[in-house]
Amino acid sequence: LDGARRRQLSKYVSGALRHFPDDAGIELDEAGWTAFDSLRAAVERKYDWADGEALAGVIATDPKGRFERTGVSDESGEVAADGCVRAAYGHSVDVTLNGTDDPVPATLYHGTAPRNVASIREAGLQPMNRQRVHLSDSVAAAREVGHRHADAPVVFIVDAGAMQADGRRIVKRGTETYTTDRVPPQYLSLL
Ligand code: HQG
Repeated sequence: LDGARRRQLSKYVSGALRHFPDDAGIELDEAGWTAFDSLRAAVERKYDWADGEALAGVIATDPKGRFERTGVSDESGEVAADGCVRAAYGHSVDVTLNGTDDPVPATLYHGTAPRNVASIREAGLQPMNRQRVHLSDSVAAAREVGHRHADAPVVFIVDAGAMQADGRRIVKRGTETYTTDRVPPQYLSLL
């Protein structure tokens, strides 16, 4: 699979697992899981060049850990019949993902467009169209996230340590993404 097709497949699978499972013809359980085989059928319907191997590759090698998969045996790579896949974060559809035990850094970051700053200072970070607010573990990663919204993004520093001390749950999902319900303004400062 060339890079362009990998990206295309990754985007479609992200969309299907996060936002439009019905349109893709897959069914998510309450924790966001769907059968690998039904997702494979969905991508085969969508792209005549896509198959299970391409899908498995995209899932296994995603640099941000966007996807989680069960039922893959480590040794042979053979897939159990009940193998399932889900998006690790980013959902707009209502799912409840389990927490992880991964430690949470005392400081996290959120990149956004300058036009959102006043409203964020006023109302804090809200999930907007998603189920959770998404935070980054580095300024560089936050800038990249913000770049999706503006050419010259701004970065908020999030006092994750204080949030947790106040009983606000923050969970690591994927390799560099942390999610939380919302971030009130007192935990935010501009970089
Ligand atoms: C903004 C990508 C005004 C918020 C990324 C953001 C992430 C407010 C936008 C994941 C606001 C929502 C999610 C308020 C929040 N007033 N604007 N009170 N509160 N906003 O795309 O965090 O590559 O839903 O700042 O890496 O940009 O797809 O959220 O600009 O992890 O895997 O509302 O998506 O991951 O935008 O990105 P989004 P996000 P993937």
